Amino acid sequence: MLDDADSAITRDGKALILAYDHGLEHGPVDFEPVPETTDPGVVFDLATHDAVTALAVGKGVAEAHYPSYEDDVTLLAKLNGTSNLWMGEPDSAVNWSVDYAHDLGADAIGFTYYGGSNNEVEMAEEFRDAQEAARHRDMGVVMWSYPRGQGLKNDRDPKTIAYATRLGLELGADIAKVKYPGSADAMEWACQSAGKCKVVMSGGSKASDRDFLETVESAMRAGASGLAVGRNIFQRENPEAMLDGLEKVIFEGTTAEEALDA
Ligand code: FBP
Repeated sequence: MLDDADSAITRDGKALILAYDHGLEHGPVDFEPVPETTDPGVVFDLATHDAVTALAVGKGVAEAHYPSYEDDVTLLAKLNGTSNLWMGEPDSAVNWSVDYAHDLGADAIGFTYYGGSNNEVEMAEEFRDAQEAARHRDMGVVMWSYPRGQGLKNDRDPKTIAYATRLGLELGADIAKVKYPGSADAMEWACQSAGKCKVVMSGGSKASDRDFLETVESAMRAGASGLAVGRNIFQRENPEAMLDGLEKVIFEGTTAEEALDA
């Protein structure tokens, strides 16, 4: 497991992962609200904010941009990903190896795992290989734990999210990133189910400043260790202000109200 004291992707045991793999997962449509964010350099600049503990990107974006930011940004290599054009049962192609990511300077890997998909067995085997390779290189392991597939009706049901965090623990992730299950009680159950595996909340589609900060506050009070967020940062006109607010709520333990008033 990651040691809080010397983890490259946490600060005081907490994480704020800026996710920018949307160009692959959703397509450029996610950049339309703030068209400048089509340029990965704009998001790398955001990742130099003190609040950001790691930036999660895919291979091509990392190759093209990380060398210019290696002193200022902690790289989390999002190893697998599949486009929205894929219409099959949920699956995610492994697009780069742990060794390649390590050589590029990554401190951690990110891996999407679709528990419940008909492809779960193959994905678990791919995760095993990546997780063990990361351990050999002292890299952190973050699981995007997203149960989905034909048999799953509600991917935010409290039972499903508690199962998702538990899968992170069982399969050897340091951090499980899950969707917010809708209430503090459900989030608390999810965090307890994860044992020593930390839980971070996934950002989701853009919400108002107040709603978003209140949900993050609720997740933190329920035992979460932070946030992994994309659209709720890079789709804002003033993303730095939201990062300032998140720094307060996640690392300083303030309320959303206090963060909004600052
Ligand atoms: P957001 O904060 O924008 O929701 O990003 C989190 C994330 O997991 C991204 O890393 C990923 O691209 C996207 O959500 C996948 O979302 P989904 O599979 O639910 O469409």
